[in-house]
Amino acid sequence: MKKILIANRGEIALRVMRSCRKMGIKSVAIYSEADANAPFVHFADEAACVGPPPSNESYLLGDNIIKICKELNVDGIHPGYGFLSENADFARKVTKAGIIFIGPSPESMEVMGDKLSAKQRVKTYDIPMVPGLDEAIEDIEVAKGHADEIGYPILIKASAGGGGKGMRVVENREEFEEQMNMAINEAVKSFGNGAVFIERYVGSPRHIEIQVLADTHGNTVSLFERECSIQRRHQKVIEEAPSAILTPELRKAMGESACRVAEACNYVGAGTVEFLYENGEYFFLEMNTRLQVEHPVTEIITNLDLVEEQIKIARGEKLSFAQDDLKIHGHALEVRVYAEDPQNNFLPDIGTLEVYKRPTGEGVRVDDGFEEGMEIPIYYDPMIAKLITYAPTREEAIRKMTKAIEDYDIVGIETTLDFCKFAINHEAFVSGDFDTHFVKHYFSDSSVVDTSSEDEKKVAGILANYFLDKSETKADYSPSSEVKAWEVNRV
Ligand code: MV4
Repeated sequence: MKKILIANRGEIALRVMRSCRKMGIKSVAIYSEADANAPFVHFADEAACVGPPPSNESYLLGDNIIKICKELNVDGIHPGYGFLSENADFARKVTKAGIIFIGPSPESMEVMGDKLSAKQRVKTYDIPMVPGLDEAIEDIEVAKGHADEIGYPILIKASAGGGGKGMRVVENREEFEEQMNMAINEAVKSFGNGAVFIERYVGSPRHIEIQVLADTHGNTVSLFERECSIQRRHQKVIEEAPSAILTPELRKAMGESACRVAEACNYVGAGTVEFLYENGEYFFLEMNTRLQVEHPVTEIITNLDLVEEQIKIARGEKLSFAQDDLKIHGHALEVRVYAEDPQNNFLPDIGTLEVYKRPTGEGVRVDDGFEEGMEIPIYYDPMIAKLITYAPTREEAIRKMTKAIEDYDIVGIETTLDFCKFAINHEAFVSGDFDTHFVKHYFSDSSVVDTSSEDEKKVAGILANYFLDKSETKADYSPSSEVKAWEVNRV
Protein backbone atom coordinates (compact mmCIF):
# COMPACT_ATOMS: atom_id res chain seq x y z
CA MET A 1 0.00 0.00 0.00
CA LYS A 2 1.43 3.30 -1.12
CA LYS A 3 -1.55 5.56 -0.58
CA ILE A 4 -4.30 5.40 2.05
CA LEU A 5 -7.48 7.48 2.11
CA ILE A 6 -8.82 8.23 5.55
CA ALA A 7 -12.63 8.14 5.39
CA ASN A 8 -12.99 10.25 8.51
CA ARG A 9 -12.28 13.67 10.02
CA GLY A 10 -10.84 15.41 13.06
CA GLU A 11 -8.49 13.87 15.59
CA ILE A 12 -8.77 10.30 14.30
CA ALA A 13 -8.04 11.30 10.69
CA LEU A 14 -4.95 13.16 11.88
CA ARG A 15 -3.88 10.30 14.11
CA VAL A 16 -4.17 7.73 11.27
CA MET A 17 -2.24 10.03 8.90
CA ARG A 18 0.62 10.29 11.40
CA SER A 19 1.07 6.52 11.34
CA CYS A 20 0.90 6.52 7.53
CA ARG A 21 3.66 9.12 7.37
CA LYS A 22 5.78 7.17 9.84
CA MET A 23 5.41 4.11 7.60
CA GLY A 24 6.24 6.02 4.38
CA ILE A 25 2.67 5.78 3.09
CA LYS A 26 0.95 8.78 1.45
CA SER A 27 -2.33 9.89 3.01
CA VAL A 28 -5.42 11.32 1.37
CA ALA A 29 -7.96 13.36 3.33
CA ILE A 30 -11.58 13.69 2.41
CA TYR A 31 -13.31 16.67 3.95
CA SER A 32 -16.68 18.34 4.06
CA GLU A 33 -17.04 22.04 3.34
CA ALA A 34 -17.15 22.64 7.10
CA ASP A 35 -13.69 21.08 7.51
CA ALA A 36 -11.85 22.71 4.58
CA ASN A 37 -9.41 24.39 6.96
CA ALA A 38 -9.00 21.64 9.52
CA PRO A 39 -5.54 20.41 10.56
CA PHE A 40 -6.16 16.91 9.19
CA VAL A 41 -6.73 18.40 5.72
CA HIS A 42 -3.49 20.39 5.89
CA PHE A 43 -1.53 17.42 7.19
CA ALA A 44 -2.64 15.06 4.40
CA ASP A 45 -0.49 14.65 1.28
CA GLU A 46 -3.61 15.10 -0.84
CA ALA A 47 -7.15 16.17 -0.03
CA ALA A 48 -10.53 16.09 -1.76
CA CYS A 49 -13.78 17.76 -0.81
CA VAL A 50 -16.49 15.13 -0.45
CA GLY A 51 -19.54 17.37 -0.01
CA PRO A 52 -21.46 19.85 2.12
CA PRO A 53 -21.20 19.84 5.94
CA PRO A 54 -23.91 17.35 6.99
CA SER A 55 -22.43 13.86 7.46
CA ASN A 56 -25.04 12.21 5.27
CA GLU A 57 -24.02 14.52 2.41
CA SER A 58 -20.28 14.01 2.91
CA TYR A 59 -18.51 11.53 5.25
CA LEU A 60 -21.28 8.95 4.87
CA LEU A 61 -21.33 8.93 1.04
CA GLY A 62 -19.48 5.68 0.43
CA ASP A 63 -19.85 5.72 -3.36
CA ASN A 64 -18.39 9.22 -3.64
CA ILE A 65 -15.50 8.23 -1.39
CA ILE A 66 -14.72 5.19 -3.56
CA LYS A 67 -14.86 7.42 -6.66
CA ILE A 68 -12.28 9.74 -5.09
CA CYS A 69 -10.09 6.72 -4.32
CA LYS A 70 -10.12 5.70 -7.97
CA GLU A 71 -9.34 9.20 -9.19
CA LEU A 72 -6.39 9.52 -6.82
CA ASN A 73 -5.05 5.96 -7.18
CA VAL A 74 -5.67 5.07 -3.56
CA ASP A 75 -4.76 1.50 -2.48
CA GLY A 76 -6.39 1.37 0.93
CA ILE A 77 -9.14 3.00 3.00
CA HIS A 78 -8.90 3.51 6.75
CA PRO A 79 -12.41 4.21 8.09
CA GLY A 80 -11.46 5.44 11.59
CA TYR A 81 -14.37 5.14 14.04
CA GLY A 82 -18.02 6.12 13.58
CA PHE A 83 -19.21 7.08 10.06
CA LEU A 84 -18.68 4.07 7.72
CA SER A 85 -16.32 2.12 9.98
CA GLU A 86 -18.79 -0.67 10.79
CA ASN A 87 -20.77 -0.56 7.58
CA ALA A 88 -20.48 -3.99 5.95
CA ASP A 89 -21.98 -2.82 2.63
CA PHE A 90 -19.34 -0.12 2.35
CA ALA A 91 -16.51 -2.55 3.14
CA ARG A 92 -17.89 -4.91 0.49
CA LYS A 93 -18.00 -2.15 -2.14
CA VAL A 94 -14.48 -1.02 -1.26
CA THR A 95 -13.11 -4.53 -1.73
CA LYS A 96 -15.09 -4.97 -4.96
CA ALA A 97 -13.50 -1.77 -6.27
CA GLY A 98 -10.08 -3.35 -5.75
CA ILE A 99 -9.24 -1.21 -2.73
CA ILE A 100 -8.05 -2.66 0.59
CA PHE A 101 -10.47 -2.00 3.45
CA ILE A 102 -8.32 -1.61 6.57
CA GLY A 103 -10.53 -3.56 8.92
CA PRO A 104 -12.33 -6.88 9.28
CA SER A 105 -14.38 -8.65 6.62
CA PRO A 106 -17.95 -7.54 5.95
CA GLU A 107 -19.09 -10.93 7.29
CA SER A 108 -17.38 -10.33 10.67
CA MET A 109 -19.00 -6.89 10.86
CA GLU A 110 -22.43 -8.28 10.06
CA VAL A 111 -22.39 -11.11 12.55
CA MET A 112 -21.11 -8.87 15.39
CA GLY A 113 -23.26 -5.89 14.37
CA ASP A 114 -26.35 -7.61 15.70
CA LYS A 115 -26.41 -8.65 19.37
CA LEU A 116 -28.49 -11.78 18.80
CA SER A 117 -26.45 -13.10 15.89
CA ALA A 118 -23.29 -12.34 17.93
CA LYS A 119 -24.60 -14.32 20.90
CA GLN A 120 -25.63 -17.22 18.66
CA ARG A 121 -22.22 -17.23 17.00
CA VAL A 122 -20.09 -17.24 20.14
CA LYS A 123 -22.20 -19.56 22.30
CA THR A 124 -20.32 -22.71 21.30
CA TYR A 125 -16.92 -21.17 22.05
CA ASP A 126 -16.95 -21.46 25.84
CA ILE A 127 -17.40 -17.75 26.47
CA PRO A 128 -19.13 -16.69 29.72
CA MET A 129 -22.50 -15.18 28.80
CA VAL A 130 -25.11 -13.35 30.86
CA PRO A 131 -27.92 -15.82 31.63
CA GLY A 132 -30.61 -15.07 29.08
CA LEU A 133 -31.92 -15.84 25.63
CA ASP A 134 -30.27 -15.65 22.24
CA GLU A 135 -33.53 -15.45 20.32
CA ALA A 136 -35.88 -12.50 19.84
CA ILE A 137 -39.10 -12.47 21.85
CA GLU A 138 -41.87 -13.95 19.69
CA ASP A 139 -44.51 -14.83 22.26
CA ILE A 140 -44.94 -12.76 25.39
CA GLU A 141 -46.16 -15.64 27.60
CA VAL A 142 -43.17 -17.78 26.57
CA ALA A 143 -40.85 -14.81 27.23
CA LYS A 144 -42.40 -14.25 30.68
CA GLY A 145 -41.80 -17.90 31.44
CA HIS A 146 -38.12 -17.50 30.57
CA ALA A 147 -37.94 -14.32 32.67
CA ASP A 148 -39.33 -16.23 35.68
CA GLU A 149 -36.58 -18.83 35.23
CA ILE A 150 -33.83 -16.21 34.87
CA GLY A 151 -35.18 -14.26 37.83
CA TYR A 152 -36.02 -10.56 38.15
CA PRO A 153 -34.84 -7.91 37.56
CA ILE A 154 -34.31 -8.71 33.92
CA LEU A 155 -33.13 -6.49 31.09
CA ILE A 156 -34.84 -6.24 27.72
CA LYS A 157 -32.39 -5.32 24.97
CA ALA A 158 -32.72 -4.45 21.32
CA SER A 159 -30.73 -6.76 19.06
CA ALA A 160 -29.73 -3.81 16.89
CA GLY A 161 -29.19 -1.66 20.01
CA GLY A 162 -26.54 0.88 20.77
CA GLY A 163 -26.12 3.80 23.12
CA GLY A 164 -28.59 2.26 25.55
CA LYS A 165 -31.49 2.70 23.15
CA GLY A 166 -34.13 -0.02 23.26
CA MET A 167 -32.89 -1.19 26.67
CA ARG A 168 -35.33 -1.48 29.61
CA VAL A 169 -34.95 -2.90 33.10
CA VAL A 170 -37.98 -4.95 34.19
CA GLU A 171 -38.37 -5.26 37.96
CA ASN A 172 -41.21 -7.78 38.04
CA ARG A 173 -43.65 -9.85 35.97
CA GLU A 174 -46.38 -7.20 36.19
CA GLU A 175 -44.41 -4.60 34.26
CA PHE A 176 -42.96 -6.99 31.67
CA GLU A 177 -45.40 -6.24 28.86
CA GLU A 178 -45.27 -2.46 29.23
CA GLN A 179 -41.45 -2.37 29.34
CA MET A 180 -41.20 -4.78 26.42
CA ASN A 181 -43.49 -2.63 24.28
CA MET A 182 -41.45 0.46 25.12
CA ALA A 183 -38.23 -1.33 24.21
CA ILE A 184 -39.71 -2.49 20.89
CA ASN A 185 -41.03 0.98 20.04
CA GLU A 186 -37.68 2.57 20.82
CA ALA A 187 -35.84 -0.07 18.79
CA VAL A 188 -38.10 0.38 15.77
CA LYS A 189 -37.78 4.16 15.99
CA SER A 190 -33.99 4.15 16.43
CA PHE A 191 -32.87 1.19 14.31
CA GLY A 192 -35.85 0.18 12.16
CA ASN A 193 -35.57 -3.25 13.80
CA GLY A 194 -37.85 -4.22 16.67
CA ALA A 195 -36.13 -7.48 17.64
CA VAL A 196 -35.66 -7.57 21.43
CA PHE A 197 -34.44 -10.27 23.83
CA ILE A 198 -34.02 -10.77 27.57
CA GLU A 199 -31.06 -11.22 29.89
CA ARG A 200 -30.51 -11.25 33.63
CA TYR A 201 -29.96 -7.65 34.71
CA VAL A 202 -26.44 -7.27 36.06
CA GLY A 203 -27.02 -4.52 38.59
CA SER A 204 -23.59 -3.09 39.45
CA PRO A 205 -21.27 -4.04 36.65
CA ARG A 206 -18.02 -2.64 35.41
CA HIS A 207 -17.54 -2.24 31.71
CA ILE A 208 -14.25 -3.88 30.79
CA GLU A 209 -13.25 -4.34 27.18
CA ILE A 210 -10.39 -6.31 25.66
CA GLN A 211 -8.42 -5.08 22.67
CA VAL A 212 -7.56 -7.86 20.23
CA LEU A 213 -5.43 -8.05 17.12
CA ALA A 214 -5.84 -10.82 14.56
CA ASP A 215 -3.77 -11.33 11.42
CA THR A 216 -4.68 -13.19 8.23
CA HIS A 217 -2.46 -16.13 9.24
CA GLY A 218 -4.63 -17.34 12.10
CA ASN A 219 -2.82 -15.52 14.93
CA THR A 220 -4.95 -13.67 17.49
CA VAL A 221 -3.63 -11.88 20.57
CA SER A 222 -5.13 -9.88 23.41
CA LEU A 223 -3.65 -6.46 24.15
CA PHE A 224 -5.25 -6.57 27.59
CA GLU A 225 -8.15 -4.56 28.93
CA ARG A 226 -9.49 -1.07 29.05
CA GLU A 227 -11.65 -0.05 31.98
CA CYS A 228 -14.54 2.06 30.62
CA SER A 229 -17.03 2.07 33.49
CA ILE A 230 -16.99 5.83 34.02
CA GLN A 231 -19.55 7.01 31.52
CA ARG A 232 -22.47 9.41 31.42
CA ARG A 233 -25.57 8.41 29.50
CA HIS A 234 -23.55 5.81 27.55
CA GLN A 235 -20.87 8.32 26.66
CA LYS A 236 -17.49 7.36 28.05
CA VAL A 237 -15.86 9.97 30.27
CA ILE A 238 -12.72 8.24 31.59
CA GLU A 239 -10.94 5.22 30.14
CA GLU A 240 -7.91 3.52 31.61
CA ALA A 241 -5.56 0.61 31.14
CA PRO A 242 -5.04 -1.61 32.97
CA SER A 243 -8.22 -1.92 35.06
CA ALA A 244 -7.66 -1.45 38.78
CA ILE A 245 -9.82 -4.48 39.53
CA LEU A 246 -8.49 -7.33 37.38
CA THR A 247 -6.21 -10.00 38.81
CA PRO A 248 -3.60 -11.54 36.49
CA GLU A 249 -5.75 -14.71 36.40
CA LEU A 250 -8.90 -12.87 35.34
CA ARG A 251 -6.97 -10.81 32.81
CA LYS A 252 -5.65 -13.99 31.25
CA ALA A 253 -9.08 -15.64 31.21
CA MET A 254 -10.77 -12.56 29.71
CA GLY A 255 -8.01 -12.18 27.14
CA GLU A 256 -8.43 -15.80 26.08
CA SER A 257 -12.22 -15.43 25.93
CA ALA A 258 -11.82 -12.30 23.78
CA CYS A 259 -9.51 -14.13 21.37
CA ARG A 260 -12.08 -16.94 21.07
CA VAL A 261 -14.79 -14.37 20.27
CA ALA A 262 -12.55 -12.99 17.54
CA GLU A 263 -11.89 -16.46 16.20
CA ALA A 264 -15.61 -17.30 16.29
CA CYS A 265 -16.25 -14.57 13.71
CA ASN A 266 -13.02 -15.10 11.71
CA TYR A 267 -11.87 -11.69 12.81
CA VAL A 268 -9.02 -9.87 11.08
CA GLY A 269 -7.53 -6.58 12.28
CA ALA A 270 -7.99 -4.59 15.49
CA GLY A 271 -11.20 -5.23 17.39
CA THR A 272 -12.64 -4.85 20.86
CA VAL A 273 -14.60 -7.40 22.86
CA GLU A 274 -16.83 -5.85 25.52
CA PHE A 275 -17.58 -7.58 28.81
CA LEU A 276 -19.56 -6.83 31.92
CA TYR A 277 -17.70 -7.62 35.12
CA GLU A 278 -19.31 -8.11 38.53
CA ASN A 279 -18.07 -9.84 41.70
CA GLY A 280 -15.22 -11.70 40.05
CA GLU A 281 -17.37 -12.91 37.14
CA TYR A 282 -17.39 -11.62 33.59
CA PHE A 283 -19.87 -11.90 30.73
CA PHE A 284 -19.56 -11.31 27.00
CA LEU A 285 -21.59 -8.32 25.81
CA GLU A 286 -20.65 -7.58 22.20
CA MET A 287 -17.75 -6.98 19.86
CA ASN A 288 -16.88 -3.68 18.21
CA THR A 289 -15.36 -4.26 14.81
CA ARG A 290 -13.43 -0.99 14.57
CA LEU A 291 -10.57 0.92 16.14
CA GLN A 292 -12.07 2.61 19.20
CA VAL A 293 -11.81 6.19 20.43
CA GLU A 294 -9.97 5.06 23.56
CA HIS A 295 -7.31 2.95 21.80
CA PRO A 296 -4.46 5.27 22.96
CA VAL A 297 -4.47 3.91 26.52
CA THR A 298 -3.79 0.45 25.09
CA GLU A 299 -1.06 1.82 22.84
CA ILE A 300 0.68 3.30 25.85
CA ILE A 301 0.65 0.22 28.06
CA THR A 302 1.71 -2.09 25.20
CA ASN A 303 4.16 0.23 23.39
CA LEU A 304 2.35 -0.53 20.14
CA ASP A 305 0.96 1.71 17.40
CA LEU A 306 -2.44 0.17 16.73
CA VAL A 307 -2.93 1.94 13.40
CA GLU A 308 0.45 0.64 12.24
CA GLU A 309 -0.62 -2.86 13.30
CA GLN A 310 -3.91 -2.47 11.40
CA ILE A 311 -2.07 -1.46 8.25
CA LYS A 312 0.45 -4.29 8.52
CA ILE A 313 -2.36 -6.79 8.98
CA ALA A 314 -4.19 -5.33 5.97
CA ARG A 315 -0.96 -5.79 3.96
CA GLY A 316 -1.09 -9.48 4.84
CA GLU A 317 1.82 -9.44 7.29
CA LYS A 318 2.06 -11.76 10.25
CA LEU A 319 1.87 -10.27 13.73
CA SER A 320 5.47 -9.67 14.80
CA PHE A 321 4.81 -10.80 18.40
CA ALA A 322 3.06 -13.63 20.22
CA GLN A 323 0.85 -13.39 23.31
CA ASP A 324 3.76 -14.21 25.62
CA ASP A 325 5.81 -11.33 24.21
CA LEU A 326 3.20 -8.84 25.42
CA LYS A 327 3.48 -7.18 28.83
CA ILE A 328 1.71 -4.28 30.50
CA HIS A 329 3.95 -1.23 30.96
CA GLY A 330 2.70 1.28 33.53
CA HIS A 331 -0.72 2.88 33.65
CA ALA A 332 -2.58 5.11 31.20
CA LEU A 333 -5.67 7.30 31.64
CA GLU A 334 -7.76 9.09 29.05
CA VAL A 335 -10.43 11.73 29.53
CA ARG A 336 -12.59 12.99 26.70
CA VAL A 337 -12.74 16.74 26.47
CA TYR A 338 -16.05 17.82 24.97
CA ALA A 339 -17.30 21.19 23.79
CA GLU A 340 -20.27 20.82 26.08
CA ASP A 341 -21.52 23.18 28.73
CA PRO A 342 -21.96 21.48 32.11
CA GLN A 343 -23.90 24.56 33.23
CA ASN A 344 -26.40 24.05 30.42
CA ASN A 345 -27.26 20.34 30.73
CA PHE A 346 -24.13 19.32 28.84
CA LEU A 347 -25.55 20.65 25.63
CA PRO A 348 -22.92 21.11 22.94
CA ASP A 349 -21.42 24.58 23.18
CA ILE A 350 -20.63 26.18 19.87
CA GLY A 351 -18.07 28.88 19.35
CA THR A 352 -14.50 29.77 18.54
CA LEU A 353 -11.47 28.41 20.35
CA GLU A 354 -10.21 31.91 21.17
CA VAL A 355 -7.42 30.46 23.30
CA TYR A 356 -6.36 26.85 22.85
CA LYS A 357 -3.22 25.74 24.68
CA ARG A 358 -2.56 22.06 25.22
CA PRO A 359 -0.80 20.68 28.27
CA THR A 360 2.62 19.21 27.51
CA GLY A 361 5.31 17.26 29.27
CA GLU A 362 6.50 13.79 30.11
CA GLY A 363 3.59 11.36 30.31
CA VAL A 364 1.08 13.63 28.54
CA ARG A 365 -0.44 12.89 25.11
CA VAL A 366 -3.15 14.96 23.47
CA ASP A 367 -5.01 13.58 20.44
CA ASP A 368 -7.02 16.40 18.92
CA GLY A 369 -7.96 17.96 15.61
CA PHE A 370 -8.20 21.67 16.34
CA GLU A 371 -5.99 24.73 16.54
CA GLU A 372 -6.42 28.06 18.31
CA GLY A 373 -8.79 30.35 16.42
CA MET A 374 -10.87 27.54 14.91
CA GLU A 375 -14.58 27.08 15.28
CA ILE A 376 -16.03 23.82 16.53
CA PRO A 377 -18.32 22.77 13.67
CA ILE A 378 -21.91 22.13 14.71
CA TYR A 379 -22.36 19.20 12.35
CA TYR A 380 -20.32 16.55 14.11
CA ASP A 381 -19.51 15.06 17.48
CA PRO A 382 -18.33 17.93 19.71
CA MET A 383 -15.28 16.12 21.13
CA ILE A 384 -12.39 18.60 21.21
CA ALA A 385 -9.64 16.27 22.36
CA LYS A 386 -8.61 13.13 24.12
CA LEU A 387 -6.29 13.95 26.98
CA ILE A 388 -4.10 11.01 27.89
CA THR A 389 -1.61 10.73 30.75
CA TYR A 390 0.64 7.86 31.73
CA ALA A 391 3.07 6.96 34.47
CA PRO A 392 4.51 3.87 36.13
CA THR A 393 1.59 3.76 38.62
CA ARG A 394 -2.12 4.60 38.61
CA GLU A 395 -1.66 7.17 41.39
CA GLU A 396 0.97 9.06 39.39
CA ALA A 397 -1.14 8.88 36.23
CA ILE A 398 -4.05 10.42 38.18
CA ARG A 399 -1.76 13.19 39.51
CA LYS A 400 -0.48 13.86 36.01
CA MET A 401 -4.05 14.00 34.68
CA THR A 402 -5.08 16.51 37.34
CA LYS A 403 -2.11 18.73 36.48
CA ALA A 404 -2.70 18.32 32.73
CA ILE A 405 -6.37 19.33 33.09
CA GLU A 406 -5.27 22.40 35.09
CA ASP A 407 -2.69 23.26 32.42
CA TYR A 408 -5.21 22.97 29.57
CA ASP A 409 -6.19 26.50 28.54
CA ILE A 410 -9.39 26.70 26.53
CA VAL A 411 -11.17 30.06 26.18
CA GLY A 412 -14.22 30.79 24.04
CA ILE A 413 -16.31 27.69 24.68
CA GLU A 414 -17.40 25.71 27.70
CA THR A 415 -15.79 22.28 28.07
CA THR A 416 -16.12 19.18 30.21
CA LEU A 417 -12.60 19.62 31.66
CA ASP A 418 -13.82 20.56 35.17
CA PHE A 419 -16.18 17.62 35.19
CA CYS A 420 -13.30 15.30 34.24
CA LYS A 421 -11.12 16.75 37.00
CA PHE A 422 -13.86 16.15 39.53
CA ALA A 423 -14.42 12.56 38.39
CA ILE A 424 -10.75 11.64 38.25
CA ASN A 425 -10.15 12.90 41.80
CA HIS A 426 -13.30 11.47 43.31
CA GLU A 427 -12.55 9.13 46.20
CA ALA A 428 -14.48 6.29 44.52
CA PHE A 429 -12.43 6.60 41.35
CA VAL A 430 -9.12 6.98 43.17
CA SER A 431 -9.83 3.94 45.36
CA GLY A 432 -10.93 1.88 42.34
CA ASP A 433 -14.28 1.09 43.97
CA PHE A 434 -16.80 2.08 41.30
CA ASP A 435 -19.16 0.70 38.68
CA THR A 436 -21.06 1.92 35.62
CA HIS A 437 -23.37 3.94 37.91
CA PHE A 438 -20.50 6.16 39.12
CA VAL A 439 -21.78 9.39 37.56
CA LYS A 440 -25.43 8.82 38.46
CA HIS A 441 -24.44 7.72 41.93
CA TYR A 442 -22.05 10.48 42.91
CA PHE A 443 -23.22 13.43 40.88
CA SER A 444 -26.99 13.32 41.15
CA ASP A 445 -26.89 13.37 44.94
CA SER A 446 -26.51 16.94 46.16
CA SER A 447 -25.53 15.66 49.63
CA VAL A 448 -22.06 15.18 48.16
CA VAL A 449 -21.77 18.93 47.90
CA ASP A 450 -21.34 19.59 51.63
CA THR A 451 -18.13 17.62 51.97
CA SER A 452 -16.58 18.80 48.71
CA SER A 453 -14.18 21.50 47.71
CA GLU A 454 -15.50 24.66 46.05
CA ASP A 455 -14.78 23.24 42.62
CA GLU A 456 -16.50 20.00 43.47
CA LYS A 457 -19.52 21.84 44.85
CA LYS A 458 -19.90 23.76 41.64
CA VAL A 459 -19.76 20.65 39.47
CA ALA A 460 -21.93 18.55 41.77
CA GLY A 461 -24.60 21.25 41.78
CA ILE A 462 -24.55 21.47 38.03
CA LEU A 463 -24.74 17.73 37.69
CA ALA A 464 -27.61 17.48 40.15
CA ASN A 465 -29.60 19.78 37.89
CA TYR A 466 -28.56 17.83 34.86
CA PHE A 467 -29.91 14.60 36.23
CA LEU A 468 -33.15 16.20 37.39
CA ASP A 469 -33.77 17.28 33.83
CA LYS A 470 -32.65 14.31 31.80
CA SER A 471 -31.85 11.29 33.85
CA GLU A 472 -30.42 8.25 32.16
CA THR A 473 -33.51 6.26 32.99
CA LYS A 474 -36.01 8.75 31.61
CA ALA A 475 -37.57 6.86 28.73
CA ASP A 476 -38.92 9.57 26.53
CA TYR A 477 -36.04 11.98 26.70
CA SER A 478 -35.73 13.35 23.24
CA PRO A 479 -32.96 15.83 22.54
CA SER A 480 -33.35 18.60 20.03
CA SER A 481 -32.80 17.54 16.44
CA GLU A 482 -29.50 19.41 16.54
CA VAL A 483 -28.22 17.28 19.40
CA LYS A 484 -29.51 14.14 17.71
CA ALA A 485 -27.45 14.94 14.64
CA TRP A 486 -24.31 14.95 16.76
CA GLU A 487 -25.20 11.86 18.67
CA VAL A 488 -25.37 9.83 15.47
CA ASN A 489 -21.61 9.84 15.33
CA ARG A 490 -20.94 9.05 18.95
CA VAL A 491 -19.00 5.89 19.49
C1 MV4 B 1 -26.24 -4.88 30.41
C2 MV4 B 1 -26.26 -4.29 31.68
C3 MV4 B 1 -26.68 -5.07 32.74
N1 MV4 B 1 -27.06 -6.35 32.53
N2 MV4 B 1 -26.63 -6.17 30.26
C4 MV4 B 1 -25.31 -0.89 27.98
C5 MV4 B 1 -24.96 -0.71 26.55
C6 MV4 B 1 -24.91 -2.04 26.02
N3 MV4 B 1 -24.16 -2.23 24.88
C7 MV4 B 1 -24.92 -2.99 27.09
N4 MV4 B 1 -25.24 -2.26 28.26
C8 MV4 B 1 -25.53 -2.90 29.42
N5 MV4 B 1 -25.88 -4.20 29.32
C9 MV4 B 1 -27.04 -6.87 31.31
N6 MV4 B 1 -27.45 -8.13 31.12
C10 MV4 B 1 -25.88 -2.96 31.80
C11 MV4 B 1 -25.52 -2.25 30.66
C12 MV4 B 1 -25.16 -0.88 30.90
C13 MV4 B 1 -23.86 -0.41 30.69
C14 MV4 B 1 -22.86 -1.23 30.21
C15 MV4 B 1 -21.60 -0.76 30.02
C16 MV4 B 1 -21.29 0.57 30.30
C17 MV4 B 1 -22.26 1.40 30.76
C18 MV4 B 1 -23.56 0.93 30.96
C19 MV4 B 1 -24.53 1.80 31.44
C20 MV4 B 1 -25.79 1.34 31.63
C21 MV4 B 1 -26.11 0.01 31.35
